[in-house]
Amino acid sequence: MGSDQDADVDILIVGAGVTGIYQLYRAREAGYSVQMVEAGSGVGGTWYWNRYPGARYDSESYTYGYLFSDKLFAEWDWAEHFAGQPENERYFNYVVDKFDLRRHIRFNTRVTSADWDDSSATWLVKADGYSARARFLVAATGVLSVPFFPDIPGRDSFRGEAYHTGLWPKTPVDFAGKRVAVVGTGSSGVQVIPMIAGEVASLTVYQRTPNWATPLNNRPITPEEQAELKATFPAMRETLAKSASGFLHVPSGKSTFDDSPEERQAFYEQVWRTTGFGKIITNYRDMLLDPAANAEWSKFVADKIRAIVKDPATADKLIPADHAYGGKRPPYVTDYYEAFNRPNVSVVDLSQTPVTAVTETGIETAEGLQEFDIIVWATGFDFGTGALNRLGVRGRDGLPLKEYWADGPLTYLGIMAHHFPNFFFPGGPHGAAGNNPRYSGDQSDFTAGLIDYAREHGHRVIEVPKALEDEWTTTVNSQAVTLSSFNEKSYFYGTNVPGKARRFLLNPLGRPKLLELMEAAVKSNHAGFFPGSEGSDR
Ligand code: NA7
Repeated sequence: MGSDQDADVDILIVGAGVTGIYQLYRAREAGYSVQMVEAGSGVGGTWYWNRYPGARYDSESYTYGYLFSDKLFAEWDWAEHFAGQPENERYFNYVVDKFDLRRHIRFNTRVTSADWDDSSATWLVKADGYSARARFLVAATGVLSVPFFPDIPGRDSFRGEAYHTGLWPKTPVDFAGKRVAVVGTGSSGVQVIPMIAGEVASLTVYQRTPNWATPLNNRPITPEEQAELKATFPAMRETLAKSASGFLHVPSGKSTFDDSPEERQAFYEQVWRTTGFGKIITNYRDMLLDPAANAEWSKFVADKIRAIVKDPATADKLIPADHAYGGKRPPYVTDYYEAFNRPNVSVVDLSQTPVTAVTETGIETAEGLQEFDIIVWATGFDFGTGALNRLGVRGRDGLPLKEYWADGPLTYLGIMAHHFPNFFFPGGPHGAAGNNPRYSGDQSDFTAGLIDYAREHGHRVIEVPKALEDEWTTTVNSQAVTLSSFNEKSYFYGTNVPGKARRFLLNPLGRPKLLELMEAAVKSNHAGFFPGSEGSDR
């Protein structure tokens, strides 16, 4: 192995987030020489960059964290059912130090290119002032890691403070007494809004599309619950391993119209009180599939919003009219709608009064200029493919991944692409549709197993057969159509980024199918994955 400036390793991992840390652990445990490069100065990925007030899990902390180590689970006491960013960042630092992984990580290193060299069967990876050779390249770069800024005229001319939720500074932002704009009401916007509403002079929310926000129902984990979690860990891990979504919530199994209207109302009240994604998973099983069933639940949520928000005109603005519940990724909130009862908080409905420009002093709409001290851009991410397309990856014959994916990603199980040997992107597009770490953990396990298999059997090159890539990609694209509740105007399809190919970027079949296909590949000894050997299409 060479110096940091010229590393020569078995495995190079890009990204020190949830997925990358686990992949690094697996690689190190299996005895490979491994290096990780990370653009930031610390670990945590999403939980490093998104440090805005209110940033928080909306998966239960103990189902989101790692499950691979009994000792880790026993040692780490989550403070809340849904841990906030500071606790999450502490957790990932704890994991990295507990397993002595930090010495493998090179921080402040943003990869600019990665080229496959067929003659040596290695990747040449470059960053500013850095180059490395690696037999295997794992891009654990995340699906929500490239912040998206809307192309509004004058956006850069604003002379006040401007922040994107996904690029939040480490030094706390002082909101006290300031005139603040928040643009965007996705999961990030609805978390930040209630956190700052009480301290700002004024808060103006620029909303293009309202979302179906329901209560997160977060609370501290009591000592009794903590003891119970520790005592029942093996059973919990088993349940999560089998759960289709990667959550502990138990599906009700009931259908909407089998209940009377009174029973339905009582059931919805119960669902409203569940934590986080319980709103979907424990709901009637036809809620996401049957528009009439969805309309019943949506009406229940709309009534709740009307009951919380005192001004009926404001409530109307906050209730989605363009998409059914689940058509966009539903956010889970704490005191979000309540914030609009404060006299200093208002909402601008951009469908009625579009933004025309950002000026040096504020935001201009058809109704005039409003001046601000701070603008918070909660405008989302280039989801799924954003980070991978920016890595500068070039596979066989110099083929750029970005070009190969110009019409949307082509993947095998959201992990690999044909023409890109020895390259893996667990946690990538087409992979997840639920509690992300559970999916990306499965994908990392598959990646680690495949590399181990190649080592054991003397294969230098792993490349997914084109037929398998075609099969998975076609499945994703065709099955997405059957998910009628998913709205195509959403980052699920990449439509939030102008010019991006409209393709479904999640895994529409869920985790069981992913696991089934992985198992089949393992059982077949990864037939066809090793060019030159039997069954390969090269
Ligand atoms: P999201 O969910 O993509 O939300 C972005 C928000 O920004 C959403 O309300 C958008 O409205 C809005 N947006 C985007 N572009 C514009 C323009 N040009 N003008 C006004 N408003 C705009 O990102 P988040 O960061 O909130 O959440 C991402 C994930 O993080 C989330 O799914 C969780 O997994 C955690 P739109 O709805 O597109 O009309």
